Amino acid sequence: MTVVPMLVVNGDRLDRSLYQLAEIGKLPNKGVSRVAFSTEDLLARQLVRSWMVEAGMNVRIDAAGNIVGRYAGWRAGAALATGSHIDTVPVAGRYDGCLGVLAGIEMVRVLNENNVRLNHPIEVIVFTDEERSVIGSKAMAGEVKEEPEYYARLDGTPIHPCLEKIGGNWAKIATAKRDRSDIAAFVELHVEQGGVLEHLGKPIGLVEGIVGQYRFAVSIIGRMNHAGTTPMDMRKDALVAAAQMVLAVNKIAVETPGEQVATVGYLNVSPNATNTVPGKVDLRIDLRDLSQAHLEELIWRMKEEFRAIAAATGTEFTLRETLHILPTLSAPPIKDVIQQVCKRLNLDYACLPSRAGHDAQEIGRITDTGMIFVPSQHGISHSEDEYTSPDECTQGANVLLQTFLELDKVYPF
Ligand code: HGY
Ligand code: MN
Ligand code: MN
Repeated sequence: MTVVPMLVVNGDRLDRSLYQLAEIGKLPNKGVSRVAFSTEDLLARQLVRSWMVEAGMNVRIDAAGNIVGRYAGWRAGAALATGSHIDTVPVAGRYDGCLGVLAGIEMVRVLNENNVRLNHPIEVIVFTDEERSVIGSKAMAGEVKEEPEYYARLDGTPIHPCLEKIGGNWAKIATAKRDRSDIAAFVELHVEQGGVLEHLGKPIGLVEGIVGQYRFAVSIIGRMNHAGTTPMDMRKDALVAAAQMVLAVNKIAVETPGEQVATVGYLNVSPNATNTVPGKVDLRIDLRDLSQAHLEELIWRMKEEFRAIAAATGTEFTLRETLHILPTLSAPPIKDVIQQVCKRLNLDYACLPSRAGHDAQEIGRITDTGMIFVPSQHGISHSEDEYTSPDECTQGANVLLQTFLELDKVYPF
């Protein structure tokens, strides 16, 4: 009986592709900056598309600008899909999102060079703008809001020209929607972006579910005035109000029983002059929890606190939702396969929730999804210090490859 050697990914090639991609948007201190729709994002998309073609995939761009690489199966029909994002936060590492995309391409390279085809077609997807609007996977899930202004950039740039730059088309974005007849299952490989796996000393994370998320843009309006001639009891100081709101958001997250997290990561003071009482402050809030109902309760409390602060400081505020993603649970059949694969590969694993958001949670609204984590050194991410070793990346990619070989048998045609 001929023993077919188990297929394995080429870890060195995967590592080289991670480093080559990180050269685009490279920062002086080894980090990366490749914000969605930037010149760097466009260059990175070109490079990844060329790798998909070299790996034997047909490549198309959908109306949301998602790059969809497709490796034919013996049969046409619903694909087994993987992928993630290559856009980054303004100061990032080289693994967040990129590992999932490049491991997917590496998996197809290995199948192609060994003349192996699954029954199912395989798709590797690069989702558009995961770090801010999540519009790529939201469009594929049919969850894009009708109002384009909801997706306007921080600097006010509308979404239409952004999508056109990457081959998308806002007017036809509804055509990006897919369903279970199109994608039988979706599995995303991602760095954990937290410290649980490192703390437990486990090389693989089996993700049980992904937290829900809300993001808000808040504008606090006071009255710009002279810092010297305006008595303290006659001020409408927008920054004093904003500072109290930042502390209120933190207080609610720290003191409410539960595992929610809340962050104000963006604050812009106007006119931002030493000798002028601030007239306006813009800030942005990020709120997450595994329970939608709990998130709604936290938001209600936050709005109550903001109304009291505005009244006490003589200011006014507007609060606009800029992102909402529902919590998503991983599909049991996918979790079972990942578990079996880890045992077969003799890789220890831990089951855990994802406290970062991912494209997989939007795709989980149209088909079965699951996630595989690999450790983040010191739990760091969204930072130039983000690091996962080549061996850990290779282990994750091998779990992805073997998971796809198994899912091909599990998911019916
Ligand atoms: O913010 C997040 O959780 C993800 O990295 N976009
Ligand atoms: Mn990510
Ligand atoms: Mn991220």
